[in-house]
Amino acid sequence: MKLKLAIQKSGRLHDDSMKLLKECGIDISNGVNKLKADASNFPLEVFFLRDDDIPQYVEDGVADIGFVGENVVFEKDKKVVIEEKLGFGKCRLSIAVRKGEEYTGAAFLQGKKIATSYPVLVEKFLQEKGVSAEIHEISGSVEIAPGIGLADAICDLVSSGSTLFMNGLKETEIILQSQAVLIKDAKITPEKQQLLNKIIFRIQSVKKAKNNKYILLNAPNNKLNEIISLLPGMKSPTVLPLAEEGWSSVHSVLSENQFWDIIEGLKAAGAQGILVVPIEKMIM
Ligand code: PRT
Ligand code: ZN
Repeated sequence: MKLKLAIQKSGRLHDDSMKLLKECGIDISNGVNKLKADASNFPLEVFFLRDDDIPQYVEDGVADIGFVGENVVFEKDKKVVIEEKLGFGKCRLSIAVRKGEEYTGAAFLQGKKIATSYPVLVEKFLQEKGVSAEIHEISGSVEIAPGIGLADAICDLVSSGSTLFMNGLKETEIILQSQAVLIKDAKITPEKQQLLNKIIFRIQSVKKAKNNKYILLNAPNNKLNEIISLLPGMKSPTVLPLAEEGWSSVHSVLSENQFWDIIEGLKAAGAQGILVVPIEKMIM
């Protein structure tokens, strides 16, 4: 028995999806030109599909699981379960209007034309705000719609914001924050769920490792207590004597979001020779 995974064939999510599998120790043998490929060291078969089709394939059980953007999952609204956030493909689905326009909130959109590839999510947003507007569904190049007089506003994915900027638009309201997620068939069998649990365990270990750094530093023994008090660590820091009398080497793990604050504190407390190294996997 094999678990069947659907990932994007080509596009923004493809490379990160393949990279994540690799980081999970799963080797996919063949090229992208095929429709599907087998893992050589895990009971996994990978299907390469258009991202928009992935929720449907998973709902139908043609694939058991998929890697796809939350924006697509919520827009397609299929019977699938979001099992894990994957930490890549981050973007937001936003309303944007012409730069010169004064946007006073969702009421601005009353009676206007909105161009989007996300009619379901836009309709839901308008309903929540009690606004009625005309939704113009287009499948690509949404950002040019206001410039050619097709719409007064758009709703599209934004990451850096440069596409909006280059088209004379400004982002006025975020309707969804999105990233790639692992979805599964709601009717997945217990046997396949067991295989999936193994993959999820590996993904979580990879994600934790990315959010943490291994830190090594030298500390004068008379400052050791102060330095140790600054370090969280998995249990407590490792402290080893240095060859030089009166000094110790301290090893610990720091999470990315506290990183710079703690480093500054460590330096101020007298730590020297601070080394920071990436962690490949973190098994808790
Ligand atoms: O062929 P297929 O249907 O599989 O691919 P696609 O063309 O529909 O999708 P693709 O590859 O463009 O995007 C796949 C997924 O990547 C999306 O569903 C999102 O989950 C995620 N993602 C993350 C993005 C972006 N960031 C993004 N910036 N998808 C699209 N964009 C586009 C956006 O539509 C706009 O045109 O990039 C432009 C804006 O980018 P900035 O950086 O200029 O703001
Ligand atoms: Zn698509």
